[in-house]
Amino acid sequence: MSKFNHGRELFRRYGGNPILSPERWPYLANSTFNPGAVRHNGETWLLVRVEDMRGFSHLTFARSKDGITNWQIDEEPTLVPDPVYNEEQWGIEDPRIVWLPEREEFAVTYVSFSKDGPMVSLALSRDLRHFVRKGAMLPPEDKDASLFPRLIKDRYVLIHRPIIRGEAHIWIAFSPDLRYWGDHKILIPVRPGWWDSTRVGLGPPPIETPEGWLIIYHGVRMTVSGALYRVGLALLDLEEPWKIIRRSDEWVFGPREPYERVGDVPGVTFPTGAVLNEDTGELMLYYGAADTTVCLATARLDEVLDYLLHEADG
Ligand code: BMA
Repeated sequence: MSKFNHGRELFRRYGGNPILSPERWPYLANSTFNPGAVRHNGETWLLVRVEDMRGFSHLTFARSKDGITNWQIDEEPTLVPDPVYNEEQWGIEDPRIVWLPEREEFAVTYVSFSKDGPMVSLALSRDLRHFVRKGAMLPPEDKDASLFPRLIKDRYVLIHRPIIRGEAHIWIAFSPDLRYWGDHKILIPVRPGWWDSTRVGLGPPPIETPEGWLIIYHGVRMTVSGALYRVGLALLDLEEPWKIIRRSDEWVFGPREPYERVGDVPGVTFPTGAVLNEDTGELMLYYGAADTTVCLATARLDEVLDYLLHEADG
């Protein structure tokens, strides 16, 4: 029995959700969802996944001063599938963005939908408008990948979610150069019988805190009326990130509002971006709702860590 949930919620929805939707997009789009998010130069920058009327996705840049309202959205798609990169044939999806201080550029990891299955690809950028593609990182089937926002013991660290023997666990890998990956390990496995029994996958990039790397992940359970995508938490050791310090027993966020229950894929809350205000300790979580719109929920980082360290059963 949870000691938590005495009338308070860790993640609180923004009352004006959804913050971005296809109806208010500058060009015809079926859906706008699962955005990568960063705070840069006093603005929040998103790369939003946009699905066109063929069912293929591309990414479009949007910016806002407060990260909530007055979004300026590019009039045209910003990053579109490149035919030179064969694996992008059926679209590019679900970006995660980190700033790499030692390279002074952003690393965008996204799903490239190849005919041979989904893969994770890397593109580098200084402004999220112009990109240098580095191609596919690992073989299919793979999704939900992000780099850590800094080197750990001189190596880049990647979290990703391959599907192997039909099993969908979260994995971790290491690289000296962003090109060759090794020391592969399962990091967060699915839990048979639980709310995260069918699939798990990383949400936003890992967030560095004094207590460890905060991991926000999605967990899936299949039901007779489809999959339910909910959100759980874990904390990883700062210098040995393959070690889990805590994992929440409970989901801390999940489909509840009409905009999360009605859409192209009902019952989906899918966080892909997080922005931490270091001054106020407020965490802004950007998520796709029902594979249709972009929504926002906020939490206090201290409450999230307190919950994980003292109240989560894991
Ligand atoms: C996952 C990804 C996400 C999507 C989710 C729910 O496998 O493809 O892009 O939001 O399914 O449909």
